[in-house]
Amino acid sequence: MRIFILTDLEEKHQSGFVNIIGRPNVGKSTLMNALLGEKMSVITNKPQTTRRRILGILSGEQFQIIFSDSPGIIQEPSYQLQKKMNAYYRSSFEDADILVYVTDDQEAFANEDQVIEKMKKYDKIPRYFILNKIDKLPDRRQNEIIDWWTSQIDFTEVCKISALEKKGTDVLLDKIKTHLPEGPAYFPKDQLSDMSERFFIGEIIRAHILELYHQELPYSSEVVCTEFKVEEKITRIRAEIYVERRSQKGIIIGKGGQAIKELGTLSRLEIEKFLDAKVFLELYVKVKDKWRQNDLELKRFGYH
Ligand SMILES: Nc1nc2c(ncn2[C@@H]2O[C@H](COP(=O)(O)OP(=O)(O)OP(=O)(O)O)[C@@H](O)[C@H]2O)c(=O)[nH]1
Ligand SMILES: [Mg+2]
Repeated sequence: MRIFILTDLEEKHQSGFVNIIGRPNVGKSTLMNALLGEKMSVITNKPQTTRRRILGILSGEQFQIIFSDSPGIIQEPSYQLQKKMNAYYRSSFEDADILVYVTDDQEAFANEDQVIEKMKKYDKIPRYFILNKIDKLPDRRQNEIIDWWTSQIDFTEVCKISALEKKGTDVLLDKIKTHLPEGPAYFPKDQLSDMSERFFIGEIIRAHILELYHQELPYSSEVVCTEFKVEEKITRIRAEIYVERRSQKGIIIGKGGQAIKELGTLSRLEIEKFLDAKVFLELYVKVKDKWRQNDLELKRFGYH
């Protein structure tokens, strides 16, 4: 009898989707990376950095947590790409075992009706409220934000964290484990994401475009890694940067190729860290007229 109970306990395995949602720039990707202990989703100080759903998988002997990072909610999408981004956000509700709503101090309490309505519909699953960036928020303001949100929705858990400084993230992870449903692993235990190395290489370059260039240009750019060849001493990578207009191509390249050289160097250094290998990186810039408006082009870029 005793042996039977022990065997039974040993076999208990938990797994589930923990879907992180919230407005742009609140720190969703920073939080997912902190929970995973890996630099996976790209982070910049600009809103709308994440454009798709990216799964980050954390496995232990008795559990598998599949975190889902998603684009921030765009209140008034103005082109097709933004509509796709909002569709990724909406799909995050549908397969969640735990919903994690993240916010910071930005535009708090304004135009939140839609998300509140949607969250209320998902009252059968655990819903977490996460106030992020507490490292720069005075206590009084923290309480004000939490009081307002908890008066709107009956959250299962309320956490104050700093994803950047990894404060409160271990406690959050422990709470998640208590709400994880019983079930088998969805992915092999050594798999870290549903996305390929090529995808993350494209993302690293795109994040540097977001940081180095200004105004609309980063938002009009997409990066595709078209070649990835591991050789004995070096990994050869070719990536194509797509922009919407010829003038934007000129800006990406810069005077005498200065700008693209800087982009190439910064990207290569980060890709070398990511792959733990020496890299030879070639960048090409191409123009694809109004690709953000074009369903077929978006599909080709993998926005499904
Ligand atoms: N001070 C502070 N800054 C943070 C914290 N977490 C994230 N940030 C910063 O907030 C900015 C946005 O972080 P992201 O993780 O890219 O935010 P996101 O919600 O994924 O943004 P989108 O992908 O654009 O929707 C970056 O500059 C981060 O460094 C935090 O706990 N404290
Ligand atoms: Mg993000």
